[in-house]
Amino acid sequence: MSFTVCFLTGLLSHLHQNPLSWLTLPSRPAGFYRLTQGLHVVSGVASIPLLLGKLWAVYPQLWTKPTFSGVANAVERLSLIPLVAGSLFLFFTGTINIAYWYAPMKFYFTAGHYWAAWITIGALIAHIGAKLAITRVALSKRSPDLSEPAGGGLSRRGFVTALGLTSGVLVVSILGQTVTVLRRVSVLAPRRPDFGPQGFPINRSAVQAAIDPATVAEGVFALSVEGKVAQALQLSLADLRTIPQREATLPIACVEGWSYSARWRGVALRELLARAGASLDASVRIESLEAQGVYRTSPLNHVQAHDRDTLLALELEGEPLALDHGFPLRLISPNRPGVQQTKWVHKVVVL
Ligand code: HEM
Ligand SMILES: Nc1nc2c(c(=O)[nH]1)N[C@H]1C(S)=C(S)[C@@H](COP(=O)(O)O)O[C@H]1N2
Ligand SMILES: [Mo]
Repeated sequence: MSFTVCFLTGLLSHLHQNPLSWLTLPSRPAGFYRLTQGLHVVSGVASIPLLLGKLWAVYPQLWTKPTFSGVANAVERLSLIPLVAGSLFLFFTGTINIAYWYAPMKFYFTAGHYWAAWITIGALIAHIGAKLAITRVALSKRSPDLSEPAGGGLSRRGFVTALGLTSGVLVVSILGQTVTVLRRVSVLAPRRPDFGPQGFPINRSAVQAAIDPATVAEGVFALSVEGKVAQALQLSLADLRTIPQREATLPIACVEGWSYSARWRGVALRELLARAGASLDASVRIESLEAQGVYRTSPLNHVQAHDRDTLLALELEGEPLALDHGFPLRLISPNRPGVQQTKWVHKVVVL
C-alpha cells in the first residue's frame, strides 16, 4: 500500500519535471502537488520499518529447502532480490536527498531513484502475483494455521502493532516540515516551515546562486518578454508596478517534501502574455538571472501559463521579496513543484 502510494506520487512528480508533449498537466487543484509530494516522502519514510520488519519476520523461511519448489515459488523467491535491493536503494537515496546529504551520490539522484522505482515496483508485482498462485494452491489443500506462537514470543498481532507504531513515530517526527502545528515534535524534519527570511524557509540563497545585488537594483533590473510574441516587452520595476497587481495564496512545495503556504502579490503572467500578443496555446519558459544550476529555468504549459494565479511576484506577505526569496521577481504558480518556482526571474520566453 505505502509502496503503491510512493510509486504513483513519485511518478506524478517525475511527470511535472519531465512533461510529456501529449499530456497537459492541470494547474488545479492549487495545492495538489503539495499533497502528493508530502505523501510521497511520508509514505516512503513510513515504509522503512514496515519493510524491514516484514523481512525480519520472513527471514527464516528464506533458508528452507528445497530452494525452488515449482515455477511460482522460484518467481516468488527470485523477485525478492530486486525487490529488497531496490527498496533499500530507494530508501537510502530518498532519505539522504531530503537530509541534504548529496555527497555519496556519484550519479544524479533523480535518475537513479526513478529507475530503481520501476525495478522495485516490477519486482513487487511479480512477487505478489507468484504469491497469489501459491496461496491459492495452499488454501485448496488445508486451512491455514492462524494460531499464536507456542513459545510465548511476540504474537503476530503484537509484532504488526509495534511496526505500525514505529512507522507512526517516524511520520510524526518528519511531518512538521509541512504541517506547521507539528513543527515542535518533528525532531527529524530537515526544514522548519517558519524559519528563514520573512519567516519562511529558503532553498538556495542568493549567495549560493551567485546573484549580484547590483544587477537587481531599482533602475538597473529589467524583465524582458520575448520569443513568439507580436511585440517584445522590456519592463523596469516601476513599469511592473503600474500593471494591475494580483494577489494569491499559494504553496511552495519542495520536491524534498517540505512546504509552506504564503500570500504572494505581483503581475499575472497571462497579463504580460496578453500585452506581448502571445497566442493562448503558447507554452512558456521562465529564466532566472542565476547563471548556472539545474533550476535556473522553468517550463510552463499553456494551461499553467494562463492560470489566473500564475504570478511573477514582487511581494511576499505584503513586503517586497527578500533577496533570498527571489527579489525582485519570482515565479509562483499553482499545483507545481518548488523546483519550478524560479527565483530572480528576468526573462519570459514564449515558445
Ligand atoms: C524513504 C523513502 C523515500 C524518500 C525519502 C523519497 C524521496 C523522494 C524525493 C525527495 C523525490 C524528489 C526528487 C526530485 O525530484 O528531485 C522523489 C522522487 C521519486 N520517488 Fe521517492 N522517496 C522514497 C521512496 C520511494 C519509493 C519506495 C518509490 C517507489 C516505489 C519512489 C519513487 C519515486 C519516483 C518514481 C520519483 C520521481 C523521480 C523523478 O522525478 O524522476 N520513492 N522521492
Ligand atoms: N533560480 C532559482 N530558483 C529556485 C531555486 C534555485 O535553485 N534557483 N530553487 C527552487 C526550489 S528547489 C524551491 S523548493 C523553491 C524554494 O523557494 P524559497 O527559497 O523562496 O522558499 O525555490 C525554487 N526556485
Ligand atoms: Mo525544492
